[in-house]
Amino acid sequence: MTCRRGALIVLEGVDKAGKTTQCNKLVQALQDSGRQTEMMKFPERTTKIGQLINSYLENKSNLEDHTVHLLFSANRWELVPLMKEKLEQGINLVVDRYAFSGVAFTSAKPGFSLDWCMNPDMGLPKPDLVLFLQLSPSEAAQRGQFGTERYETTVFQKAVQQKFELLMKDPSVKWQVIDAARNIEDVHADIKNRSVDAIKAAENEPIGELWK
Ligand code: NYM
Repeated sequence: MTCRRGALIVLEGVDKAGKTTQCNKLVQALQDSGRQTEMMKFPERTTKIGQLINSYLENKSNLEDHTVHLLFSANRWELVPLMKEKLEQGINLVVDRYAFSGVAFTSAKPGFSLDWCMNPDMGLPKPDLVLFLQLSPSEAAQRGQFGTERYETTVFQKAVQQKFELLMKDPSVKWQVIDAARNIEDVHADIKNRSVDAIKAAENEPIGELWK
């Protein structure tokens, strides 16, 4: 019998939507139901490239805008061999942010087209499901103050949200919108059901290439 591949499931959304909480809960639930599953997150701050990104996000260094965009993309590409290896071994990957954050955040800066921003990530392993955790700026504000990292302002987050909405119009990506304003358990149950369906659908499909 050939080994069924794992599914690549991405959670996206603006800051404070609950992505990290929901990724952790999804990984746990899939593992509890006997499915091999691991979590990844981007940026992955532990690599050399990730450390440059981390210092930029923490406002400890400045990087030119195109340069940092390419570093975020390089940070995904450097993990592609590992991702493919795991998927081929039948391990599901639940990923906290991916190329969509990359494009939404950079294209929210003046002078960046969506096309330019998408280019470096073309050909990455294509997610079998992208769950967009939808939360309005006013609901996000009720969840407390933003942190102190770069990009964590209401004005910038609104621009990012608009860019995500443009990206979600692309039918080549399997987007599903999740109402993240509900309580944690309801959001989790919804995400889990959709993920289980995606895992079954991906089992016998080859891994696709994003935006190609
Ligand atoms: N971010 C994240 C980007 O600007 N480009 C990217 O490609 C990715 C993956 O980094 N504000 C931004 C979005 C977030 C920040 O935050 C990472 P966190 O809390 O580690 O997800």
